[in-house]
Amino acid sequence: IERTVMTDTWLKKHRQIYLGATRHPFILGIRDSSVDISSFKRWLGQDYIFVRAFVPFVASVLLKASKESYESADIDVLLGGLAALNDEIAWFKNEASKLGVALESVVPHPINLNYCRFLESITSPDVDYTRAITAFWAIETVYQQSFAHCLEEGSKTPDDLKQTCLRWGNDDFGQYCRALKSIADRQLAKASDDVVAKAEVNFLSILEHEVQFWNMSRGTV
Ligand code: HMH
Repeated sequence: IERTVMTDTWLKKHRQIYLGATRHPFILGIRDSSVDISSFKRWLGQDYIFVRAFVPFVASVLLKASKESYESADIDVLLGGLAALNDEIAWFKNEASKLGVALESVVPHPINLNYCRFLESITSPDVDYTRAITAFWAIETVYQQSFAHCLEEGSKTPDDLKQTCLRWGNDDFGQYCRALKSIADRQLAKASDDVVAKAEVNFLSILEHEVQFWNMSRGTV
C-alpha cells in the first residue's frame, strides 16, 4: 500500500501558498527575462547576508542529527549541504564583484532581518531534529523549485542569469533536496502529533518569509 508522506500532504494542502513562493513574480521575471538588474543586485546583496546567517542554522541541524539520529547517512547529506554553502559563499563574492555590488556595505533589509531572526529561533537546542530538518528541506526546496523553473523548456532566462539559476536549479541540487525530503518524512512519520503540527506551522512561516524575500528583492516592499 502506498502511504502519502507528510511533506506531500502539506504540499497539496498548501499548494497556493507554495506556488506563491516558487512561482513568484521575481522568479517569473527571470524566466521571461523582464527582471531588472537593480532587483537582481538587491537580491544578490540581501541573499548573501541571508546565506551567512544560514550557516549556523545548518550547523545546528548537523549537531542535532549527530545527537538524535542514528543514521550516519543523514550526516553525509548535511555535510554535503554545508559544502554546498561553502561554494555558495564564494560564488556570491565572485558574482558581487562582477556586478559591482559591495557586499560589506549592503544594509540588511528589515524583511531579511526578520527571516534571519526566524532562522535563529529554529537554531535553538529546544527545537528537535524533526522540526529542524523539515525547515531545512523547505528552505532549500523553495530555491531549488524556483530556479529550476527558470531553466525549464520554454523559459527565456537571459544567459547571464543562467549560472545563478543553475546553482539551485541543477539536478544534483534537486537530488540533494529529495534526500532532505526523505529524511524529513522519515522523521515526521515517527514524530508526535504535536511535533508534526509545529513543523507544519514552520513550513508555512518559511513559505511566507520566502514570498517576502522575493517581494523585497523586487523592490515592491
Ligand atoms: C532567502 N532562501 C533564501 N536564500 C537562500 N539562499 C535559500 C533559501 C537556499 O539556500
